Amino acid sequence: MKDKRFDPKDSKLILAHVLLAFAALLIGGIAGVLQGLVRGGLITLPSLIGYYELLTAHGVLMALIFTTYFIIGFLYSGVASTLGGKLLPHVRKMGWIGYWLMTIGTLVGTVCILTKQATVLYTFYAPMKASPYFYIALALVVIGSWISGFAIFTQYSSWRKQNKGKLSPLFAFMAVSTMILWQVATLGVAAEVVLQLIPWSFGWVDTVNVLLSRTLFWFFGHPLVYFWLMPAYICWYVVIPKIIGGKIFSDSLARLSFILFILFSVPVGFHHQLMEPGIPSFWKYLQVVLTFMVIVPSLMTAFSMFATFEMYGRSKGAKGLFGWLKFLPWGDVRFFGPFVGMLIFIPAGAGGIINASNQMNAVVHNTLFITGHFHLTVATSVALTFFGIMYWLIPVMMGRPLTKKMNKLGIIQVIIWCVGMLFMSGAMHWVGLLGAPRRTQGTDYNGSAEAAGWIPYNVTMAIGGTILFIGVLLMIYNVIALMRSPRGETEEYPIAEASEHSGETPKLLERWGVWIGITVVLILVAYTLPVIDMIGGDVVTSPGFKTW
Ligand code: HAS
Ligand code: CU
Repeated sequence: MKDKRFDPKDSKLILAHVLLAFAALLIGGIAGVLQGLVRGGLITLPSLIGYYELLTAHGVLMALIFTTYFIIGFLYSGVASTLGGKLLPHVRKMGWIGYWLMTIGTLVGTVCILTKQATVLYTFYAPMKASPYFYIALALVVIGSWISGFAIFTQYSSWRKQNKGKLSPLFAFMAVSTMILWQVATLGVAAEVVLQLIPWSFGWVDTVNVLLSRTLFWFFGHPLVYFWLMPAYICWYVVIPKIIGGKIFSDSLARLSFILFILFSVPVGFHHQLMEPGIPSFWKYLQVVLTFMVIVPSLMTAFSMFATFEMYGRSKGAKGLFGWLKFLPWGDVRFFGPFVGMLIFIPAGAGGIINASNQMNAVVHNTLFITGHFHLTVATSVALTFFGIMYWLIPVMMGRPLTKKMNKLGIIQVIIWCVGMLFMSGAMHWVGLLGAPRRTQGTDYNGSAEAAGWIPYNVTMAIGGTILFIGVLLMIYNVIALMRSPRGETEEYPIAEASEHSGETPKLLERWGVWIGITVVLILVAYTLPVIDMIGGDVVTSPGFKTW
């Protein structure tokens, strides 16, 4: 039997990333459930730690650390697998340097949060002022991730040199797209942290330009959400067809959707600042138009997934409009987890479109509706896809099979997650529409009857959060158990082929110079004038506040 095992040196690097991701998920999950119980009025915390420390730890560890580590580990695995079978030695070395820089940053940042020196939530909005070491920690995480990005680019360009004129494998193309998006997006947050927040928190300057800092943050913060989504889409496009036994609907469509993400993800940050003064409405309008453009690649993805499922079902003899549904492998967690993620992405995406619509944004902006939105998108669609990946990634990395028992536990985990999220995110959406604010522990608005009406929703959220926490614990158990499964026939890294109708992929799609060029132009159009306005003329700056 051919040994399909990964090079152990690569496995080690990949496992180091994904396991640290799940450690962050566990700690972030503990913070999450505690904070949910406090908000629901079901527990009180010891004086050692407060609600906002937990909220910050939860956001940073889940949204920033879990995702970034998992994504980098996952991308390394696919890049190694499709570009030559293993990582080049210097790529692996860069991988470890990136890993350790990120890990030092993560440790320092977590200590700052837990010791109440950085209670600034995961968006670390100025003028709330954290310890400078928190910002330095964030900078280390970003720099580490850049090195990993360059490691992926290095592997890719070396493959292309050796395979002149050939189209790169789809996974590798998508990994490179994701990291291009990341490198461009993080320029914003790096500028914010290094040029504004670090000098200000050390006291070298007295005040900070708040509007500029938020603008730089959202220059990063919006593409950040696609940095989470694109790896999930890699699984949907490249892995899921293989798992169901089908084919990729269209290679060119898949590549085009990733190019569109690069083009339209960045120049849209203002849709997070629609309610902020100081940005002329014309620029908000322009960025909202571009936001509607960035919906297109997701619609293309939905179309493509339906097509893949339907093609497969019909090839098995499915009849009628939805007959193909019967032929999907419902009992396979590697399919089931990501599929539930897709299903939930339909209402999740619809919520995004509500948020992006200026008038409706006024209704939902500062409410729990937004919190509900991102728990469906990143914490369900993306998270369930990442969980689903673990059920083949660990077996492939460790040379073990996915046992029936683990598969079943996986399915149970997905169901628990889904139920917990329906309670939690459902209540968040609803109570958000009733006006309950986000980013707060809770308020009764001086005993107002309206605020009293929110209490049952807070309790529902706490119940949902507790179910989700059980989901976290089961997932952690599953990861450990997957690693300890008995050795056996090694699973293969699942990469699907494009269907025979896919046609030839235009070479233009891989001309990075063209796409990065257009991206830069779009960014300059969307941001130059408003940023000049923010730094010239009557600049309003603020001293720092420690609100905790
Ligand atoms: Fe969002 C706020 C708009 C997508 C995450 N978003 C957030 C925040 C986060 C976040 C974390 O315009 C909060 C930040 C904070 O702390 O303040 N979002 C959008 C729009 C989209 C969108 C237009 N968001 C995401 C994704 C996220 C994410 C993805 C994470 C991964 N979002 C906003 C706006 C705000 C915002 C405003 C600011 C709000 C405010 O006021 O502060 C779109 O990209 C969504 C497009 C998606 C679709 C769905 C396509 C469906 C697919 C599934 C197909 C299903 C299949 C299975 C095939 C159009 C692809 C079906 C099978 C069957 C059998 C039926
Ligand atoms: Cu956004």
